[in-house]
Amino acid sequence: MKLTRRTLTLAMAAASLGALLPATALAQKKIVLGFSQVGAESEWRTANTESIKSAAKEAGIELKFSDAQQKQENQIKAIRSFIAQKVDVIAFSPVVESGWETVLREAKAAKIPVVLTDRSVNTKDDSLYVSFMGSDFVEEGRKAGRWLVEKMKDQKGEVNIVELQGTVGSAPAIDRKKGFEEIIKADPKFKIIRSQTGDFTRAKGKEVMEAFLKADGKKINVLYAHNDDMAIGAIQAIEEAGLKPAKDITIISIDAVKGAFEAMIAGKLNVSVECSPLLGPQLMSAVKDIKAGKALPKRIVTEETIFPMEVAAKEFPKRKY
Ligand code: GYE
Repeated sequence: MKLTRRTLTLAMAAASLGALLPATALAQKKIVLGFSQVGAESEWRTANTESIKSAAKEAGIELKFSDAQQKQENQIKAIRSFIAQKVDVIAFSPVVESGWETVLREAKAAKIPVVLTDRSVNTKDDSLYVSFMGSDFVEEGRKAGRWLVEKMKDQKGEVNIVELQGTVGSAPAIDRKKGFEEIIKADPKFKIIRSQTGDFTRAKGKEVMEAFLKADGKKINVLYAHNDDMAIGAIQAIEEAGLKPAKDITIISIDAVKGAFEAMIAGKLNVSVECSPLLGPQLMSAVKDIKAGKALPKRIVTEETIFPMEVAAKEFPKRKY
């Protein structure tokens, strides 16, 4: 071919296009993650959402975020829409444990890998998801139980406990109840005299505690709340009933969010078992590993501890959520 001015210009244009191409291709390759969140029911959940959003940004992952307002049907809709949009990976925190098989099979048929975060599902077919990352809720319940057994070890009479359960049918509500009962049943002096759901919110926690107080009043020795928000709502109810939280009624809760630390520092909450919502970075690295074809462990358990009120002031400045 004769090199004319025209062919030279064309060749140069092609070369610069070639140089541009990889960058364009790269930009198009940004991993897309569809995430269906439970809702915004608690301080824990807000921190969890924030962790996922900021970790996605940091990792350069495009996040399609959907809030289900604590309704399973909304989560199923969101997952179906992620499938229709052909996202690369779907992650979600299932509001309740059961009823996911159909939609998970749809994701599998579409060859979209699914990661469970925070809460698990109770399907027998574990090929329906790649990995489940989050806390061991049964162990959290046990930690709460062990703390109580130790605290009341010299108590001779009955210990009357009221329980504020999390969302009905959710993994943390089922497991935290189970773990706690497993420990306290060793001594018959411990009696759960009332147990009802407060749906993990402050408002419901307060409302249900008011009802408990009306029914049993001074009989209540201990409140076990499945999360801090319900405990904080209940503390209000206890004060309004003219009783002293953490003194007249021993209060145990789970999550260890900042609100719980404030309550402990104010002397109104006895103990909070830690449950970390900071799952974002872990999720993003899992998403990248999946796209890179790496195998992931089926279960990734979060490491956690327990904070009694005596250490609250010292620990508070270190808290990230
Ligand atoms: O404890 C509660 C939230 O699933 C671990 O959900 C989570 C729980 C958390 O609303 O505060």
